[in-house]
Amino acid sequence: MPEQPLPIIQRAIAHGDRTAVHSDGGATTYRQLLAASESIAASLLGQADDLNEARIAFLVPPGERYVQTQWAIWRAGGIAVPLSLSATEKELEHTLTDSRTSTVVAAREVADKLESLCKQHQLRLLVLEDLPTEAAARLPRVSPDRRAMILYTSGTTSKPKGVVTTHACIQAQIESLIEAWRWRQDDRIPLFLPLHHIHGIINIMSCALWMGAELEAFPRFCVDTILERVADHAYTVFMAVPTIYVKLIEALEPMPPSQREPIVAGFAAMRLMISGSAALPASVHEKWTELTGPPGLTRVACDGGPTGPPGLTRVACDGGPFGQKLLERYGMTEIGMALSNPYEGERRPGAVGQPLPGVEIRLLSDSGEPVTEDGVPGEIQVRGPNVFHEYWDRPDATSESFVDGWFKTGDIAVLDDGYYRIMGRSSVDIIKSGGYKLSALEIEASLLDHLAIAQCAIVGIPDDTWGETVAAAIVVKPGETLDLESLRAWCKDRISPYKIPRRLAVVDALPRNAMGKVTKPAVTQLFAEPTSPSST
Ligand code: MCA
Ligand code: AMP
Repeated sequence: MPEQPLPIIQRAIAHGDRTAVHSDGGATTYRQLLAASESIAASLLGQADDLNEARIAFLVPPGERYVQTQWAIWRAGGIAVPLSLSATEKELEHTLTDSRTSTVVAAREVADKLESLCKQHQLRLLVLEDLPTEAAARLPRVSPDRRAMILYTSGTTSKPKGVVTTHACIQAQIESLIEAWRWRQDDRIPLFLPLHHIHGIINIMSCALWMGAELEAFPRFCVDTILERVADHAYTVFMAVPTIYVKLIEALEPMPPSQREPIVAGFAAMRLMISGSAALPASVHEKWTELTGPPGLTRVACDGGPTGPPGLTRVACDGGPFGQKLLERYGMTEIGMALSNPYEGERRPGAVGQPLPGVEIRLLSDSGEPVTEDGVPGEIQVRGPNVFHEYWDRPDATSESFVDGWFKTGDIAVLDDGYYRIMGRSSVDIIKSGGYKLSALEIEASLLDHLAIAQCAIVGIPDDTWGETVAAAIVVKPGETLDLESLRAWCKDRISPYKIPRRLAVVDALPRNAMGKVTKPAVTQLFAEPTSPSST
């Protein structure tokens, strides 16, 4: 049966000669993305009619080549498994073997990272730039209920789990955000977040492409480059993690007004700025509004809504500073986005708003009762077409994560006058650093391979820039010593840079309870003392 294009492809066909992606490689139109993805799909298919959900992993930097590869995998009927550019070989090996990937596609400049792994595991390695560019494919019909993507997420197990979404699920996640955040075809958005997590893949890249908007892709986040483009009024929408807003504030504050004002004007002119992936401190929310207010204006719009085009002054009601009110939202790899402050209406600092279109939310108390009263904590549970299909190859973990059809997020929230507020997580073993979710258990398991380490406990320590920073309490083996610098150097080949401990306490014994279990709050306390252990 001939290709019945998936909705995202159908939409791209309709967007035709509009520009889709700007990157180092210049501008690429939707038509060009489609043509390239078709030839890559032809290479992936070879003699086959349909990849039938074969896992195709890909290591491609952000930009048009990433989109072409992802679409090619989908159009050929495969499951896309994006790999992290900052992953170590050991981490890549876990993703490739756990997903039982058959073929890996790599951009030429990063292909060497995968060569020996592919040889060792007998995987087909395709270098993107070596594939024929003109090949036409007879593409299969891919129904929306087929699996589309596996994203690896760290959690309460020592190894990351694969979160499987179907095409229908991805579509539901995109459409909900298009509606809630009023995506427009003339939107322009920068893309500097990594493309192995949904913040970058769904919220930014896929929403923009769904709408026919323009993406500007960067290999990584660089404050100076972004500020320069903002001063050029290059964007209408901006999405980032709280750490990035902290870094932007640190860059803007010391600038002389003549340098800062054009940048602030660029931010003030955007129709929407969003923060998510970790808690946005209310102080950062407020600082951002103050800093992005045009000089001389000290009033804020009553509805806290979009700032409007440059030159439009909205009348204030609360006497606060006029500037961008960040829209904070809450999500998770397993569910996409679930809660969001409103596009129009009050964007409340410290709160994550209300359920997004199509998403059902309930809070469940410790005793399993639905919470309806303000101020009473409960676990956020989620239901809707946005929720993932399964954990790859882990039926038990999948069924344990649902109750009566509701997905259990493990995040604790309260309702506060119509707005949800996140209060924390039920697991002490999950750390959020710079928007990345890290598993203390995974880092502990890696450190235990160190010949000098007898025991270790990993915790997240509150940090103004990173949200939380990774700290290690370690008991060394008799006669051994360990310092932070050598520990970090040892970790470099084993775990991604953002998982490497930044603080170290070498202790005689780990704090344990009567049952002998390490008490993580007491470990955290070790780092709170004034004679604080070493840090970077
Ligand atoms: C970089 N480093 C980090 C982190 N990122 N350390 C701890 N935590 C991090 N997140 C290390 C670097 O390796 C480097 O180490 C040092 O910090 C300074 O690097 P710098 O260049 O200043 O930082 P950066 O490379 O610019 O990275 C900062 C970042 C990045 C841009 C904020 O962490 C990032 O892209 N975070 C976003 C991740 C994300 O997309 N999360 C969404 C997941 P050294 O000095 O040793 O070399 S999806 C999700 O959470 C849900 C669904 C949701 O709701 O969105
Ligand atoms: P991940 O699985 O990497 O997608 O991370 C999802 C987790 O990030 C959630 O379970 C929350 O703990 C956290 N998170 C996302 N957005 C927010 C937010 N706005 N405030 C607090 N925590 C958040």
